[in-house]
Amino acid sequence: GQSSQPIRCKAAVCRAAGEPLVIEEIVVDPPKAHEVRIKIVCTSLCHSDVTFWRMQVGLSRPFSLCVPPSIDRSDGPSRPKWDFPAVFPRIFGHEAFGVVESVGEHVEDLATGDAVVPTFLGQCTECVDCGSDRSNVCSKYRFAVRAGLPRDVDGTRFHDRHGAPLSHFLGVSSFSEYTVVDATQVVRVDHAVPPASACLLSCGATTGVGAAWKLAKVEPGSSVAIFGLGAVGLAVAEGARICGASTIIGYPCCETVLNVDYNSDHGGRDIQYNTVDTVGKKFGVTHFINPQELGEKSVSEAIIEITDGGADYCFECIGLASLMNDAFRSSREGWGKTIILGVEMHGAPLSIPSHEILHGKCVMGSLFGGVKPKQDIPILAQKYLNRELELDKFITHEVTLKDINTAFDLLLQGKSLRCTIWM
Ligand code: CXF
Ligand code: ZN
Repeated sequence: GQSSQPIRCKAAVCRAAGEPLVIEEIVVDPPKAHEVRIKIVCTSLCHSDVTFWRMQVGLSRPFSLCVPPSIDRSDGPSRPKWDFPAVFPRIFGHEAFGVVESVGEHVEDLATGDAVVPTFLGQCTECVDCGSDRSNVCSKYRFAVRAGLPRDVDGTRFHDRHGAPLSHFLGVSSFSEYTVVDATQVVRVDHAVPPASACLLSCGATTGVGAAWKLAKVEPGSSVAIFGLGAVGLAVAEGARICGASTIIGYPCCETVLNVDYNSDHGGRDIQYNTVDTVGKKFGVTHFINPQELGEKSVSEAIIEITDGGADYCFECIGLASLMNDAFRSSREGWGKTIILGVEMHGAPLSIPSHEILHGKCVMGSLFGGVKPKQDIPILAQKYLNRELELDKFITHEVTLKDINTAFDLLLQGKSLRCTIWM
């Protein structure tokens, strides 16, 4: 039902860039029209939280995704200067599962008690893009990294105990016992899906699985190469496995993602998947490329050798222009597709040899793996319930909200894939 009362609760507040989060008592306003207030059951840390947690005003970041308050990029060619707003203090978190506590006016598809996952991407279901199978980016409420909500871009529903506003993050802000999210960014899921598993469908796992399933449309028997084996990269492997790929090559090329060891007798590390053997068996990766053992060979040469000509599908899951290039070079002439999922961390452009495009290769990218949240997440939830899609193997750790900084440490040290944070 509708509610008009603010709620006092606990949240992990980020007071300044790069600082540990602080557990504070905050006030969460009731949902306004078209909004939903959610009682968060659990949340998890995605690398994008870390990216924007680190972000300091004036330093080089993926600025092109950020929109200063009140200024819409769709205004035309005379774009505003990237005068990045001070977005601290802020409540991070965007991968979560919860239960609807109350709904604002005009919310028709959600009700109190619904089990839901919030998503950073909205689906209004009415615009041209939402009505087309060719797009998953709602054009009515365009995605941008901003301080407020899609219909109230400067607004916030959070205040600290002194009444000072706390910014939203990706319209979700799930590191709080309660949050307010636009109804276009809330997806109902089957109550049968356990909270920690449903939570994974909210961002990382869906992005990777979706990229293989919806965007690349990987066919049985095909070859897939994955650049970067964090949660998104391994979710691509999971999607490729479900689609029946027969060769899945993993290139764990970045120290900020899961530390895998090539020496399988290495022990004593505080993680479950510390060897290529365990990762291979758990996630269906059939070949690994050890960056340390490449010698004179490039990663692309190694992949071309394994696949006898180049992989059918190459996925970039880190956000580095040079790696996007490696992925492109590793794809097969004639039909190779390179799929970009990483957000380029220096804002660098991608340059590719144009004549190779003439030879039939293509590059594509997407937000959220091409998944339409309200349409496709319930399908993934059903695949999970049918035991077709495996999600639980992505959960390597769990903590309670008071220990949320441990989740940051684990991710930064490459020790975790997903750490469930219980409210
Ligand atoms: C990202 C995608 C690009 C902008 C920030 C959020 N997705 C999820 O983590
Ligand atoms: Zn995310």
